[in-house]
Amino acid sequence: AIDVVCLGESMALVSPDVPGPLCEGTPLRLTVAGAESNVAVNLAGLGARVAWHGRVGADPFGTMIVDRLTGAGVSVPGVQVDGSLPTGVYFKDPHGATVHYYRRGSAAAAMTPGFAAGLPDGRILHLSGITPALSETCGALVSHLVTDRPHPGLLSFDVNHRAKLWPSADEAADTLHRLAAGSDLVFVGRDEAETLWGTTTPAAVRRLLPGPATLVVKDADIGATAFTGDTEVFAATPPVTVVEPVGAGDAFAAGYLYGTLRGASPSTALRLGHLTAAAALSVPGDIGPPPGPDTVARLLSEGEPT
Ligand code: KDG
Repeated sequence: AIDVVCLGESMALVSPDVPGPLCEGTPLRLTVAGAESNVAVNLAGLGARVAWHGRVGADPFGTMIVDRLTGAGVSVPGVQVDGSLPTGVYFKDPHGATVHYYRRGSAAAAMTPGFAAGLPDGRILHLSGITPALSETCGALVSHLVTDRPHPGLLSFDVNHRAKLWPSADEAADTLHRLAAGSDLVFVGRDEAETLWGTTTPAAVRRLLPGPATLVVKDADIGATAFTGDTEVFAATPPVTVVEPVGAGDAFAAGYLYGTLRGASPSTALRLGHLTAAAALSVPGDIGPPPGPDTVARLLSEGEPT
């Protein structure tokens, strides 16, 4: 049985191998990126049974994505390989400051509502706000998953606003609000919510999104707040030396979801989120070494901080 199913686009990530801007033609390294598959790999590292559901091209990048994910312990039972459309590619400049996408018309952008039919069952279905920005048909797929609920799992949604992918700020704000409002567990950055909806505090985000059973508002190096029903808990971000920030949000979501799977309280789940994010922050790549099983077991058994 699968614990978590993550659906989204994974891409070939091209980034400098040595520090230096892309415009200088620095030597490059090829890896795999994608918010939802990052969540999947982090969850597998923590010990969960995870599947990734997506589409890739019949090209070396698609092969690399499938190989790397399965190598990391993520199953891909429903992955589709498109014979004519390419796998998306994404370039990252040093320190994650800028990204350049080459993903329009990709195999993943051709996902349609019908793609939901191949989703494996699982306790949690994890989606992100990147997918509805990829194409109209991807938008229709995510709307279908949120509105019609063809999948039996708890619906987890990371807002993941990527301004570069949306035709307009208004469309991003409306669509991402509607999808978050219809989900069961929502992750959003405090700054991200401010950009999208003008909310400045976690409580203001909750007023705008009262529906989800759980809303997690992350405030960078300050901390994260989980709203469940009428209760609210805060967990401070532990100090960490940031090497490269991209991927930390995905790692946080994975830690929180893992806590949820293990029946942890929101407070413990937040601390698992911080712990997994700290690992991602301390490496140049998107995914850090998973917290060790002993550390995780200790956190799970500690219960509430006093
Ligand atoms: O969260 C990390 C992602 O942003 C990165 O892996 C690339 O999926 C990606 C995206 O669409 O930005």
